[in-house]
Amino acid sequence: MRGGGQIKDVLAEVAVGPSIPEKTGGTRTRYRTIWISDIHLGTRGCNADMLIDFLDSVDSDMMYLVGDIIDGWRLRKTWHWPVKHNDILWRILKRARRGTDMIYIPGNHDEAFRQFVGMNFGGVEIKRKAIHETADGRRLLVCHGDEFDAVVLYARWLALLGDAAYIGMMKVNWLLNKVRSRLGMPYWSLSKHAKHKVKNAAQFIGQFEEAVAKAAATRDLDGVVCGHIHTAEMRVIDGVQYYNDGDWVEGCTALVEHFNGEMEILHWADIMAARYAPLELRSAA
Ligand SMILES: [Mn+2]
Repeated sequence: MRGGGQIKDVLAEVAVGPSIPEKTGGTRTRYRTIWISDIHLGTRGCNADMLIDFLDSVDSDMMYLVGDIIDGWRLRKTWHWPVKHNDILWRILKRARRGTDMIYIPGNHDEAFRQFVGMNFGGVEIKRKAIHETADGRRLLVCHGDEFDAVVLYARWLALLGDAAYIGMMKVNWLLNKVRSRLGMPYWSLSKHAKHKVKNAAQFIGQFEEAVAKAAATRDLDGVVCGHIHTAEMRVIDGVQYYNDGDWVEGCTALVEHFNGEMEILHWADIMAARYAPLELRSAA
């Protein structure tokens, strides 16, 4: 943030235009629908560069912002708003103006926007949830997913525990116990504790996915698209199609629908790496 520290200042800056000009020349890959969520603008975790590249490379008839776009929780504590975060909001608003049907479903981190449900801001329609009909006639519930937290037994953060964190903990465990033994304290297994947590994380993700799929089934829908747990996925659970568009903090993924109704998860880090691979090969030769 260049000054101030309020949402209205952000909006004033967005109106000025992007700091990184939008890529024009070249063709954008066009999809019928794009779903993205868990961008967490306003936090250091947000992978703004990759998302800007994504937005400049793709286009669609419809786009869903499936919650946790702006992280209001974190912003209330410390104001972190780099100019690139404006660039993302500008690009989203620009697409809406260009004619993409844009639907924004606030999540739990941007729940402040839920008070605007039913309103339309510059072509961005704010909804609590939506029903999306695919090109091949399937009906999908679109929601953020935090509404299932109460049903799922394990804490959300457990799902974010990655393998790297686990390996780090093993090292800490070794060091911690060296110190503990010097102090004459008994051995305490942090790694065992961590392993238990990681196992719980897998269990948590599974339970979450099942709870969401069940909700779609009881509504007599073909499937569901959500975000929230930062784990991109595409699978069938008891006859219900479960789609999770992932996040732009770690995974950097989007869910897309092709014009024939076929769905796909785009792993943007891999797509960017593939784009630059030939250059690397050339310089190595
Ligand atoms: Mn969330």
